[in-house]
Order: sequence, then C-alpha cells, then structure tokens
Amino acid sequence: MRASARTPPLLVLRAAAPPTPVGPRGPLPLPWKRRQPIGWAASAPPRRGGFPRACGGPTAMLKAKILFVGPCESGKTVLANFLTESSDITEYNPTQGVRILEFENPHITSNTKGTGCEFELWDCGGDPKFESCWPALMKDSHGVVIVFNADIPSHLKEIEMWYSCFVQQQFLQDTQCLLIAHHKPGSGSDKGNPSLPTPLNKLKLVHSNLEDDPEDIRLEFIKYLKSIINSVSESRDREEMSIIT
Ligand SMILES: Nc1nc2c(ncn2[C@@H]2O[C@H](COP(=O)(O)OP(=O)(O)OP(=O)(O)O)[C@@H](O)[C@H]2O)c(=O)[nH]1
Ligand SMILES: [Mg+2]
Repeated sequence: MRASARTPPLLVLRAAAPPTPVGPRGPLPLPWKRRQPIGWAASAPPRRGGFPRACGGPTAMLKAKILFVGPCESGKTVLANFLTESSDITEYNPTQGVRILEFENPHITSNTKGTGCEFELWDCGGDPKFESCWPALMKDSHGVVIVFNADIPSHLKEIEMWYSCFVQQQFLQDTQCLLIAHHKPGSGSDKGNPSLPTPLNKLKLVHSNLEDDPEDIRLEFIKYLKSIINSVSESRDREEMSIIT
C-alpha cells in the first residue's frame, strides 16, 4: 500500500513474542511481548473502547498510546524498533505517515492493582508533508516522546514546534512528554545537556546511544511508560469514582 498524505498507510507491526532478552549483566527484566502478526492496515485500528473500564471490570488491561515524534532522520524508527525489539537497524526509509507498534510488558503494571498494560507506540514520520494527519495521530494519546539529534542545531529549534503542537496544544502535562537526544554512531557528541529554551528545559531529557549504552535508554523508557500507565490508572480510578458517587 502506498503512502498518501490524506490517509497515511499505517504499518501495524505485530510480531510473535520475542525470547527473553539477555544483556551483558544477565537476563533483562524487560521481556517485551508483542501480540499479533505483522500486517498492514489502511487506516488506524479502531480505539477499542477507550479505557478498560468500558470493556470490563476493575482488573481489565490498561492501555496507553505513546507517540514518537520529532525531526526527520532523528532516529525515531530505529529507537521504536529497538525499544519494542521489532527489527534491526536498516538503511534510512522515511516513515510514511505512521507505524503503530503494539506491545505488552508484564513488568509494567499499575501501581495500585497490578493490572496488566498494553501499549501502542505510534512512530510518526517527521516530514512536515504529513502535517494534515497530525490531528488524527494526536487523538487520545497519553504520552509524547520527542526524538532529536543533539548534533544538529536546527533540531533544537524544530523540537519547539513539535512540543507546542503535540504537547501544549493537546493540553498534555509536561510529565507526559519525554525528550530523547539520540546519538547516532560516530556522532562524537557527549551526553552534556544541550541548551534548550524554556519551556523545553523543564522537560525530562534522556540520551540514547544504542552502540555504547543500549540498556540505559531501555530502562529510561520503562520508567517513562510506568509513569504514563500510572496516570492512566489514576484517571480511570477518578472516572470510576465519579460514576459511583
Ligand atoms: N547504526 C545506527 N544507525 C542509526 C541509528 N539511529 C539512526 N540511524 C540511521 O539513521 C537512519 C534514520 O533513522 P530513522 O530512525 O529512520 O529516522 P526517523 O526519525 O524515523 O526519520 P523519519 O521517519 O523520516 O521521520 C536510520 O535508517 C539509520 O540508518 C543508530 O542508533 N545506529
Ligand atoms: Mg521513521
């Protein structure tokens, strides 16, 4: 299926559960579990009834939709594939619209009830030609990860636009946003924090370097997902309370 600016093709990447990953320090506590086979969809899959309260009792799965946005070629797809253990690094193939990767992680549960969680990671194309699709991408998202290359000065300016559009204008909290300064091999840049203008300098910033410290970004991402799922869980609790009282 070919790309179209109006209805971007959405690659729903759903692969069989991977083996438990093993890192240099032994088995990793992060056995990502993807749920269904790989396939293509002509449009976004239907949101299945919003939060689980709508489809079951208090132990129903929590679901969260996380967007990966940011400038072209900053490494969103590479990171998304790495973090969900979907595929290895390949040559650059600009994302046309969005790809949706669905996954679970049994080690991420809501704080209070130990409820399981499902995630959708929406890996969005950075090309502004897809701007007309952004409202559809943003809808019902619970978190926004902005990926940029700290070595490219224009990226520092560009991420202001991504933040404004995808976080501020969606009335998301800053805690729902994560900045990832992605370091490609040979970039030679250190992990010093780039000087970001207000309000970007208030956001949580982490570095990713898949060659030198691959597990660092994996752990940071898990922390971020946990914080997102806790806020989803709290929001569901509030909704339930408002119905009861
Ligand atoms: N070896 C290596 N190559 C990387 C890494 N990060 C990015 N690259 C290279 O940079 C290219 C661009 O990265 P992508 O992740 O596709 O960029 P993107 O942000 O998804 O770009 P758009 O889809 O156009 O928005 C990749 O195809 C890789 O060739 C990395 O950590 N290691
Ligand atoms: Mg991409």
